Amino acid sequence: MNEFKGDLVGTGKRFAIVVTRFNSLVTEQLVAGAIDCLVRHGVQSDDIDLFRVPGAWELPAAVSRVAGREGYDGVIALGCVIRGGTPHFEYVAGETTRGLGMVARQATIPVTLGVLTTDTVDQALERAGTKAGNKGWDAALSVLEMADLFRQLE
Ligand code: INI
Repeated sequence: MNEFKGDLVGTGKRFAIVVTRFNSLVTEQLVAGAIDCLVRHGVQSDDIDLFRVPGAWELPAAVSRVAGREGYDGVIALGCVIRGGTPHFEYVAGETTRGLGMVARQATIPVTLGVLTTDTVDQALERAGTKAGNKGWDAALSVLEMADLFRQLE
């Protein structure tokens, strides 16, 4: 049996983070978690590029362009869509996740999803470094694993 799996080794690798300014109280904590995870796994802080976009709607197009640039081993998409009183949430959250899924399948490097879609601000904060962990950290861990696996698949 031949088993292939990515190791969590960031040494010598370069990553991009694309983050929304919308709901920045939450998304800045996701960025902090993602950077902490990458650095703890050996990525040099100079090898992390941070791109900011207005909102989640803008993530797929921006991530697509960033993933097409030379030199990155992976891209982490971070955002936060919180339900309001109108159907707007469904459209923004749906198109963002669908769009990022398309980008992830088309890109030659891994793209991971650190976009929270929650009913309340409290639920979002719980997932941004309080009682439910930090989904930015989780998305960074996944990109590390996938980047190593993709190198084995080259
Ligand atoms: N963008 C978000 O990132 N999160 C939200 O919760 C949100 N809501 O609720 O509207 C949101 N809207 C803005 C959208 O992503 C675009 O930036 C905007 O429509 C301009 O294209």
